[in-house]
Amino acid sequence: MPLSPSVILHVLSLTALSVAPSLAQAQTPNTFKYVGLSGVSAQQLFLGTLNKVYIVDKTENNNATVNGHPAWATEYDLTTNEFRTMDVLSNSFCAGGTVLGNGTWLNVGGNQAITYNGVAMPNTQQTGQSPYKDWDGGKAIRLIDPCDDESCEWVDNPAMYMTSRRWYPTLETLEDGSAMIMGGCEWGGYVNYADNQNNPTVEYFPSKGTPFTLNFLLKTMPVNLFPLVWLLPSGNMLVQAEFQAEIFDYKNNIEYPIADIPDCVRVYPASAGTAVFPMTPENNWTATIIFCGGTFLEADQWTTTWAINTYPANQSCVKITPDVDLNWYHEDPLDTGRSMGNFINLPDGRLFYVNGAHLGTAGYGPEDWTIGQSYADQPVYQSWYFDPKAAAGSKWSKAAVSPIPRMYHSVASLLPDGSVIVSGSNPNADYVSKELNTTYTYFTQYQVEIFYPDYWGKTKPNPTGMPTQLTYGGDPFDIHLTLADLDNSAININKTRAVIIRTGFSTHTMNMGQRHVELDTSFTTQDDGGAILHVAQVEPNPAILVPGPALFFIVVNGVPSNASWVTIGDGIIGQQTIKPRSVLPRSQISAQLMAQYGGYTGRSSYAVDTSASAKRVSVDPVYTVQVVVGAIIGIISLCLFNL
Ligand SMILES: *[C@@H]1O[C@H](CO)[C@@H](O)[C@H](O)[C@H]1NC(C)=O
Ligand SMILES: *[C@@H]1O[C@H](CO)[C@@H](O)[C@H](O)[C@H]1NC(C)=O
Ligand SMILES: *[C@@H]1O[C@H](CO)[C@@H](O)[C@H](O)[C@H]1NC(C)=O
Ligand SMILES: *[C@@H]1O[C@H](CO)[C@@H](O)[C@H](O)[C@H]1NC(C)=O
Ligand SMILES: *[C@@H]1O[C@H](CO)[C@@H](O)[C@H](O)[C@H]1NC(C)=O
Ligand SMILES: *[C@@H]1O[C@H](CO)[C@@H](O)[C@H](O)[C@H]1NC(C)=O
Ligand SMILES: *[C@@H]1O[C@H](CO)[C@@H](O)[C@H](O)[C@H]1NC(C)=O
Ligand SMILES: [Cu+2]
Repeated sequence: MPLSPSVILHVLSLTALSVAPSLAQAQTPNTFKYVGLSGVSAQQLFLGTLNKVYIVDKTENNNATVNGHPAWATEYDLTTNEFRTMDVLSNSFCAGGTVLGNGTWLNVGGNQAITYNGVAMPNTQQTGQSPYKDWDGGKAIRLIDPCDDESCEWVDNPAMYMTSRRWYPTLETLEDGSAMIMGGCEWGGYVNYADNQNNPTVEYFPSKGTPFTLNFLLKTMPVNLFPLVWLLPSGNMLVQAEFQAEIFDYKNNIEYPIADIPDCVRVYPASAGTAVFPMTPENNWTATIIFCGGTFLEADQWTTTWAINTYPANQSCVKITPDVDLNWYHEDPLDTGRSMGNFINLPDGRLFYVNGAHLGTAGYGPEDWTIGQSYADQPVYQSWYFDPKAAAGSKWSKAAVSPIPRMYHSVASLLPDGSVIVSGSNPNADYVSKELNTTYTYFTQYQVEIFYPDYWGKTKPNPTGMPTQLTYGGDPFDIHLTLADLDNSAININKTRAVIIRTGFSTHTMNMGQRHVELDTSFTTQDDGGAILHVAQVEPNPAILVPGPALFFIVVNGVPSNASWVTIGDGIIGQQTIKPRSVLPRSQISAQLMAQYGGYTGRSSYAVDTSASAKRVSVDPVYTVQVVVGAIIGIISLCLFNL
């Protein structure tokens, strides 16, 4: 049930927040603002509707209750900033998630039932006998259809569960809107300590048969929990864990090893920030993936007990564009080493980088060297923008400083108004507050903050004609913009972008499934200074942008509109309807605007084009060659492996 404002104030006074003064703050560009309480610790978070954010925690002693036990899930309302507790049956500790092509969200895996202080219940007691009344979540598949009327609940039904246990699995939605579920471990730990703990398999939801083994997950022990996985426009996947990486042709179950990732371990618990750069008409919708920060440790150092929270995280950033070039390239490094810094795609094409720590890694434990229980120390409060289009050496610029430490089990997500919600941090086995234990440094953080990027306060475009569904190929559609929408400068139509963002499922420094895809556009200017933006449908390739719900923004000169909610594809799981690529009308500039801008003839590419495809950038066709090389290496290593 939602907390009343007086309860919220009471909780605030109890937790003696240093952020209390910011309650009075307006929505200032380039600042964080405290807005409310999440009710449970935001270990996992996703945007489910234009107004509702869903938060899932592990089973723990949250004060908020539901059906007579502590709650470990809530729905957070972006208008009222209040939460509604939700019942989850099983322990969703370090679960993964994604959204399916039909709009249903998944939350998958977890650990056995626990009692106070995270102590495991005996395996036999898996049916709610703990004081927390939680069930075993190791095989759980939990589903929700998000709603705006507070009627929806999680469905956590053992009849729908997986056949094997997965703590820390990664999910990726596929071209048909089903989900791949990869990796994890049986009973948990900081890393995958032993082969008999490892779950080196892949399966699907809805199920496509028995799980199959991915050799990569055997080779990357022990640092292969929450493997980093992206579906690429080629239909293959990039998979990264430990120092290794591969291209995975999941349709034919062939693995092609590629060069090790430089500098340090990026996967959990080193927890680099990772994201796909915007996929745009200019780059022919190729996917470049960036990795920033992480921790350099050799395989045996992860399994030894030592004061890891005194060890500096790495500054290195690297990127790869696997469909066209299998080499790793350095990007501008971080200003300081950081573990657990989370990347969020902004509608203007930049990435926002937030949360994390200078020292140590994800994880917590009972060792005598921990800070409280934290394996990380020295939280990094400074957030940054990263601009992939800026010149080398100037891609990073400072954003804002948050007063709240956000380390292990913190999250972030883009919101429909172009701001970013940030919450979580709980490097503890059970709920810890200042009141419960004054000797702690890093408490369970319930505070929800919103970060307002530097485009805040500028007049938002308010486009009309926003669609609710986009198809793969097919007829383009028109969006109408007034002169005011173009910031009172008609020529801004040539700096107007149509941007789709899948905000993803945020947990453990990943936003699983997050993508920024720009649609092709042309325009017709009007004599009143407004314009019609002609927008192509999604490229006729669901591997560029998978089916399901997403946000659709019109961005004028770097300032995003409020997003509308769109369904990409048919709104179902299964083969999607694919039509021929949209053919845009040629851009038309009114005589008035031509005169005003001295013969300007539109974005140069459009002026000469008769078809949208003529202006694709050319890409080096090295992929074929390199994959053949990779295949040979792959075959050799498969042979070796089988020996
Ligand atoms: C716990 O929740 C109750 C309402 O269910 C509220 O009255 C109380 O103030 C809360 N305490 C804390 C510490 O949040
Ligand atoms: C989406 O598909 C899944 C798997 O078949 C199903 O459980 C779920 O109910 C479907 N959701 C909707 C909204 O139809
Ligand atoms: C990051 O890793 C590289 C390569 O291992 C190393 O040279 C560098 O010193 C590391 N930086 C930090 C801050 O640890
Ligand atoms: C506070 O935490 C410390 C460290 O885990 C523990 O030794 C102590 O017993 C705790 N105190 C209370 C009051 O829970
Ligand atoms: C954008 O959405 C916010 C609510 O989130 C609303 O207050 C504002 O008026 C909207 N702006 C436009 C231009 O639609
Ligand atoms: C937009 O039009 C102006 C005025 O002619 C021109 O200077 C500018 O280069 C154009 N920008 C783009 C991105 O085409
Ligand atoms: C753009 O990428 C597609 C594959 O997604 C490829 O078929 C096409 O040739 C590329 N276009 C150019 C101009 O490179
Ligand atoms: Cu975790």
